Parts: sequence; structure tokens; C-alpha cells
Amino acid sequence: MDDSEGRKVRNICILAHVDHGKTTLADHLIASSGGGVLHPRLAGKLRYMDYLDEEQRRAITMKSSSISLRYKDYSLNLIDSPGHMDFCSEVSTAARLSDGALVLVDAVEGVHIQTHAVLRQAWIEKLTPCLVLNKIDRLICELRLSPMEAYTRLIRIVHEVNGIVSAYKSEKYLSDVDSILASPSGELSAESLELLEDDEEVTFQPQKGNVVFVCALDGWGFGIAEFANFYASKLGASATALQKSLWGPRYYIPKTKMIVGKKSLSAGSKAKPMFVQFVLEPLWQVYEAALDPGGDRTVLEKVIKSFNLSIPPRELQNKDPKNVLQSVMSRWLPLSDAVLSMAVKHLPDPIAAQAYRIPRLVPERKIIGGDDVDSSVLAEAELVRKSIEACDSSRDSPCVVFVSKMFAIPMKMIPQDGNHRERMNGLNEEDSKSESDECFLAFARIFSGVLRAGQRVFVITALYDPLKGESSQKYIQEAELHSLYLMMGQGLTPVTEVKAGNVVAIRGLGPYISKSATLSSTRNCWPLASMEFQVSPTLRVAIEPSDPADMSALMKGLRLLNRADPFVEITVSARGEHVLAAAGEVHLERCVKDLKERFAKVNLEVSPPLVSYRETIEGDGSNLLESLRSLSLNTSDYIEKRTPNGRCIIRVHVMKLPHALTKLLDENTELLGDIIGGKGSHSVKILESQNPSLGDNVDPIEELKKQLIEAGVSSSSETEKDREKCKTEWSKLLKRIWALGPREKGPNILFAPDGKRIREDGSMLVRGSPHVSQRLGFTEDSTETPSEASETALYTEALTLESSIVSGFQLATASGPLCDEPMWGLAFTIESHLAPAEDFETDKPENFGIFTGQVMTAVKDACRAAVLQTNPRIVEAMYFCELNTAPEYLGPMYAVLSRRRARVLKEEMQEGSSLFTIHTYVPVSESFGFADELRKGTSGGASALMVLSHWEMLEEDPFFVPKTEEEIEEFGDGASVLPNTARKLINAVRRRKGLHVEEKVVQHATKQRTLARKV
Ligand SMILES: Nc1nc2c(ncn2[C@@H]2O[C@H](COP(=O)(O)OP(=O)(O)OP(=O)(O)O)[C@@H](O)[C@H]2O)c(=O)[nH]1
Ligand SMILES: [Mg+2]
Repeated sequence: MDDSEGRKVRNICILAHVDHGKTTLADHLIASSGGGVLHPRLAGKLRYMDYLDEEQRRAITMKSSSISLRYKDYSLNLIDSPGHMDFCSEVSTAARLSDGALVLVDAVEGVHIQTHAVLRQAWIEKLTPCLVLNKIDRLICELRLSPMEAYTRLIRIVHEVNGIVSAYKSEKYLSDVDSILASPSGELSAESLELLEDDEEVTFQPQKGNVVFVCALDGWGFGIAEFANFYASKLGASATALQKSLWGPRYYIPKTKMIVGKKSLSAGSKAKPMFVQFVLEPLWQVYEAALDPGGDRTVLEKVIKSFNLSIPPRELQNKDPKNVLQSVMSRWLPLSDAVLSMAVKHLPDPIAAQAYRIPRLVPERKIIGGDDVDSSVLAEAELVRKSIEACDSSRDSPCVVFVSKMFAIPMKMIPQDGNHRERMNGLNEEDSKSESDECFLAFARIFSGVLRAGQRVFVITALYDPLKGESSQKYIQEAELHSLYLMMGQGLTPVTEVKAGNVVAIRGLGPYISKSATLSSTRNCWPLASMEFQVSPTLRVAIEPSDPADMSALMKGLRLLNRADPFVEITVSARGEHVLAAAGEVHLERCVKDLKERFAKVNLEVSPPLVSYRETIEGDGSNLLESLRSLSLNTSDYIEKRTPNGRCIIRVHVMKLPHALTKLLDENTELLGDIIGGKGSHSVKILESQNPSLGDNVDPIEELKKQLIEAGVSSSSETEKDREKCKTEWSKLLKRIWALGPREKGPNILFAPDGKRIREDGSMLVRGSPHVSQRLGFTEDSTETPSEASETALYTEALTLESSIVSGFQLATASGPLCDEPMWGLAFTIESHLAPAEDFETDKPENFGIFTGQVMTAVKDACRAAVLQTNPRIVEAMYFCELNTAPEYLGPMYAVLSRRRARVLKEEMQEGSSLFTIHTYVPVSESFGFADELRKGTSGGASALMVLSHWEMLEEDPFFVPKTEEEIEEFGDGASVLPNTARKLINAVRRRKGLHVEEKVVQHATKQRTLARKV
């Protein structure tokens, strides 16, 4: 195999918080190495990669797109990604196709919410990162920092970024929000500066060469190496020695020509760190010389002379000092050289990268037992995996490609080559026929082999398992590819074949893939692991055409949109509405615009956002022990229901689960679903968990079990004795988990009742089975020892009723009593007693079907009634929100926050600048139009970014009516009490769902009368 070609490839994505300058940086790289698609003078202004109208209009990137560049003899695929939270799914797409990442941080704004998120994404996908500190010019011109202050600021940012990465590395998994809340507020004492010695473990170190300092707007930038080389001859030191000392507390003593550490400095010495003296001060001088009205122009000339820069005199005579400065700086320290030389040196080639990314790409599978496994299939699948690991680009190796998203571009943008026109006339042109204006392309990377235009491939979805044979066939299709294109931003260059390790756009997969997929030349191939998304689409609206006759156009449009946008979700609600789920307001707005103008081309009505809620009961579940004691049904409140025929009596008790437990169940629904659904026991076990929280080599099931036990106990009890007691009680209870709900994997638990099977009156208890406990391994498979009871017909009937009870529980937890929203964090114990059939004449065997239905309904009603009786509460979703504002806008900003029921977590002034950063929680229901209102209220002076954070219970009682004297005094006698927030939310949902709403239309007739004024 010829490696040399592959070794010269780099797949790089640019990641950063919104507006930190990714697209501007990409512009300069394209201008210098893009083969002339972008004129250098336009670089930084054009934002070439933002070719969608909407992107140019809003000046933010909304999708990731790639461009092929040539630098020296390297070929680079550069992927620009969006920084806005709404489009973070595009970051996942970009990260999967790359091997290395340029992580940008704005030197003025520093680390932000999305910086955390992209660093995490890079870490999950095992990308090698390099750090680019951008907007250095703002430190000089805007903040007017001295070189020494700028240095402290830069050190702090590098330190902070390193802190985030090391937290991920040490497998201390933190969600985005956790990591922001946990991070130190950026304080860095003088002592800790001392400790910034070279430590191999630290990821980003300017002296290692993986950090560059740039100004993307003006097109200049440098790493330490540039300066080290320059000073080597001047100071008579070796470049390597200088490289090591140009960052951190190293000082140059001119007298002795020695480089010393801080300790060796004589007391009172005014020496500055070498980075300040040799790097920043000259920069500052050039800026002052050029921009200050009385600046010393000779400094510029000195720079031009000593670096031998050839600048056309015309540019130097430009009236605008900024242009002169830019001409000098961009030639002295060209941005693209600094960034690209770092990229080819520090970022891995695909061959090196795939070797260690393989556990993430194709997790290793271990065969346990497995007599039914076809060994030849297994051998080939293993071979394919090896070939991916080696990034084998020889022609006879299997071809494996990962499609990370589908995107639509207008048909007229597709280059029309001869070969292509031929195909247009052919029979195979499925997508051009049905969707004549839009063409779907797959954004993909070849991981092994060679992909050719026109090749036949298997399209494999994530659920495919080659070992399962027939039952897995529905997850695999065969397709013929059309053309392959190298991407140049919007432009496409047709190519006939592409080798492993490259990024490509593929045409002809439109009908086969909706979001992402694996392509393979052989059936016997594992699908590549799915990507992980930072958030899920949460903003839901119902959509309908303005003219009902356009329904079919809308349906077609929705189908196309669903395919063209990897992150949008289209569903049909129970009431028959078409519901579109987007990641946020900006995303939603773009989706609607796309629908109107490109995909459906009809006028649309968009409903106000549909917000989801949860229902629960009062309390925080912290006193588990207490709840456990009251669980024994006799001592506590329960709801009793009887089936209409009277044969079955159902008693339901409900209690609140500890918060930690609810959260755990909520976060692990997928894993739990797999375990309970039976996947955990399959002969093939995925060794590496997809969940980074659980590390690389931990069995996810074991880990989950451990956490389940802890979550139950940790919340309660002060004393050690109580703790122990609670633990024993809780572990007993863990052996009784019958089901989870809703949909068998939600955050609500059904416990099997504990009691005597046969009561005195001859009725039989439906015991249920601890099905979930067994799956989780809390209890053995317990087939009961047969007793005489099991012989009877009553026993058989009781067994049959078990599934009705579980179904009733599932229905109840899926829609609670307040407003038919799912329940949250509740544990039910359902005790059903079945009386012998003889006592009921009406009960004929053929009626048994009806009877099971009655039991299901009774269970559902009883569960809902139990919740209603136990002080129900509404739970709402919360956003974690980061705001940035100048001090003069703090007032208006707080006004907006309080109108939105926001809870402020912290307010902090950013070190070295006058900006404030505020962290708050904002209820999702209050978040619509929030960013807009904020912008208007503060004349654009404040910006906000939100991530979905958690569910939170509203303490307010939705049914509150003042009863005691004090309450009546405070709130009035009930007639004039305004509905509280909880009640308002519930009513809004009920009204939307067409449920009955108890409301007085005329609230106070007397008051209304007084409103009429005599004229
Ligand atoms: N002063 C200064 N401004 C810069 C610099 N680099 C970028 N900008 C400005 O920052 C703004 C955002 O730049 P973009 O390149 O669009 O940022 P982005 O990271 O691509 O933003 P998204 O794609 O929306 O996340 C633009 O107004 C740029 O002109 C810089 O080095 N100095
Ligand atoms: Mg951008």
C-alpha cells in the first residue's frame, strides 16, 4: 500500500463559540491556498463559506461545509462549522469527518458556553485539537491593554482551555452546563503562573507549537516558532531553546545573555517575560506607529526592511492607516502560514488518526457464547474493521464510507459534465425526477478503500448487525452512486474516484438516506457508531398550509426538509397536526423560510411553540426512608378502584422518587431501553460504551446499577445508621422493579406489590414479576416455587392480568391528570386483588377480554387519581442561559430576565474587560422571543445563548385556594385570586389539547360595571 499520499492529507474542522471568527479565518486560508477561488483582498470580508443568503444576512454560519485546499504538497479538507447553539448538530457532523480541529477563542471574550461544547465534541470524536487565539488586535485597539496585561490575559485563556480539556481527559464526565458551573471563575494567582512549567500532560502549549495568536480580520498571525527563528540569529541562541522560553515565566538578562526563571531574577528587577519583551512589545509598537496620529513611521520601515517585505508603494501610501497596517502585518506574519504550518505539523493524517479513532468509530464487539454466529461473516466484518483501522486505500480493500449528513443544493448549482448529462437521461435519475429543483448530496468521508462514481454500495443504518442475518435485512439497502464531487464551499468539482481518508460529496443517495448512514462495498460490515448530539430538538410548532388545498405540497416540503436538515424532526401529533421540532428560534425561522421558499413553496401558518411539561407530586423525594416506611400499603393513603364487574379491586400508592434517581433514569433512557428491551443479552456485546461518562472499559450496565443504588440512598438521611437502613430498604425495593414508564423506559417506576398471594376472602393478589430488576441483574430469574395456588384457574387469570396492569401504568405515566403530559419521577405500587370467578355469575370466559380492558382502565384511572390526590405539581423544562452585556445595559437586562421568570445563578465581570457574564436558568416556556426582547431592550448591547439544562418542578400549587384566615387576608377570598403560574401553564396546555378548562369568562361582574364611566 502506498502510504505517502495518505500521509499528506489533513481533515480539519474549525470549531468555536459563535462569532469568534471561524469563517473569517477560513477566508484567509482559502485566499492563500484555495487555488484562486477567493481574492486575497476580499478575504475576511466575503465570508466565502457562508454562501446561503440567510447566512450572509444574519452574518452567522448555519451549516458545516467543506473546502479542499492545497498547502505546499499537502491536500487539506477544511470544514467550517457554525458556532450558534441552534446549529450545534452541524458541529457533530463536522467533527466526525475530521481528524483534527482548530479551536478558536476570541482573546477578548475568552472561553464561552459553546467553547466548552466544541471541546467536548472534539474529545468525544477523538480529534486532535490546536488552539487559535483570535482577535489579538482587539486587545490593542479596543481594550488598550499594555503588552504585559495582554500576556496575563492570554495565559489565563490558555490555562482555562487546558482546564476544560483535562477535565474531559480525566474521564470526569461533565455535561456542558455542569462544566461551566464547575469551572473556576478564571482566577489565576501570581503563584500559579509560576507553575505553568512544561508539563507533558497539558494539551495546549504555545512552546510546543500547537497554539497560535492571530487576527483573522486583518490576516496576520504567528506561533512562537516564527519569533524563535527570528531571534535565534539576533540573540545568538538556538531556535529550540528560544522556542521553549518564549512562553511562561522566562526572562532574558541582556548583561549575561542568559535566560532565567523567575527565581533567579534579582529582587526588584523589572524584567518582563520574554513573550512580552520579544513578541508582544514589537507588535504593539507596530500598531502604535501605524494607528497613532503622531506615530513613528520609521518603525514600519524598520520592520519592512528587516523582514525583507515587498509591499507595493501604492499600498503604503494609502490614506487609511488601517490599510497600511494591514498590508504590513499580513506580509510580515501571514495568517495562513502560521495556521496551516501548525495544522500540517500538529494535526494527524488520516492513517495515524484512524488507528486510534477506531474504538470510537467502530466499537469493538466481543462474542459471548455465540454458537449461532456465522464465523465467515464475523471474520470478514473483523477484516473490514482492520482495514478502517489502517485507513487502507488500496483498490482491493473493502470500501467503507460514513455519511454524516445529507444536504440540499439547488439543481442549477450541480456542474453539468458530459458523463452527468448522460445519466440525466438514464432511468436512474430518481432524485432529479421527483425533486426537480433540489439535489440531495451526501456529506461523507471515506474510511477505507476507494470510492468510485457509479459504484454499487450497500447503505447500512445504525441498527444493522451483519451477524443477525435475515432479521437485520431491513436495515440494509443496495444503491448505485452517481457522481462524486470535491467540495469548494458551494462549488463542486466532479471527480471519478476518491481514496480512503478524504472528504467528498456524493450524489445519488437521496432516496436511501435520511440523516446519516454507513456505505460499504460488503454486507459484512458493522455500521459506524452514530454521532452524538449535544442537544435534542426541543422547540416544537405545529405547521399547516394557509390554504388547505396546499396540504400535499406541504407534506412533500416537510419530507424534503426532513432530509435536507439533519437536525429537524417532523412528527404527526395525536391530533393530526404536523409538528416540526427545531433546536431553537433561529433554526426554526430558517426551517420555515426554507419550507416556504424552497421545499413546499406555499404559504404557511405556524402555531405558537408547543412546550412540553411533566407532571409530578409535591416534595423532593429526599426522605426516601420515610416514603419507604409509608409504602407498606396499610399505613398510608391509597386510591382504590373497582372494575365495573366488581371482580378486581385495585389499590394504588404513589411516592416521589429522589431527584438524583429521576435524573439518572431520565438521562439513561436509551441504555435502559436497550437493557429492558433485551439487547443487553444479545450474544454480541458492545464493549466500549457510547456514553463517555462511563469511561472506556467499564461495563455500562454494571456502572448504571451502581449509580442506581447510590442515587436512591445518597439523597437521604443524616445519620450513618439511617443511611445503612435506607440502603437495605432501597436494595430490597430494587429487587421489585416491575416496569418503567412511560414507553417502558421513562423516569417512573412500577414496583411489584409485596404481600400474601391469597387473602382471607379468597381473592388473589396479582403479584407481577420484577422484570426490570431481573434484566438489570438485581435479582435472579425467580420462577416461583409452584404451590397449590398455582394450580387453580384463578392463578392463571391473575397471570394474564399482569400485562393489563403494566399497560394501565404505561398509559397513566404517559399522560398525567393535570394536562395529559407525561409523569416525572414517581413510583407506583399497584396492588390488585382478583376475586374468584364463581362469585360473579355474569363473568363468562368470553367476557374475559373485556375484563382485561377494564382492569387496564381502572389501573390508569387509579394512578391518575392517586397523583391528583397527592398534591400534584407541574414540572417545566429549563434552559441554562449565558448572557453577556456591557455594564450600562445590566438594568434593562435584569428587567427582561425578571419578566421571564429567570433565576440568576451568578453575575461576574470579565477579567480585563468591562463586560459582564451572567448565568441564569430560564423556563423554556418563557424563552420564545427572549433573545429578541433582550436585543431590543438593550439596543443590541446584550447577547444570550441557551442550552437545555434540566426539568424543574414549580413549587406553586396549581389548585391553590386561600383557606386559612391568613391566606384569605393575603390573597383575598378566592374570587379575586388570579390564577397562579402553574395553573396558567396547565390551562394553556389544556386549551391547546382541546381538554376541558375550568375558567370563569366573566370574573368579576361588579368590577366590570364600575369600569363604565359616565360621560
Ligand atoms: N477585530 C476583529 N474582528 C474580527 C476578527 N476576526 C473576526 N472578526 C469579526 O468577528 C465577526 C464574526 O466573524 P465570523 O468569521 O463570521 O465568525 P464565525 O465564528 O464564523 O461565526 P459563526 O459562524 O456565526 O459562529 C465578524 O464581524 C468579523 O469581522 C479579528 O481578528 N479581529
Ligand atoms: Mg461562521
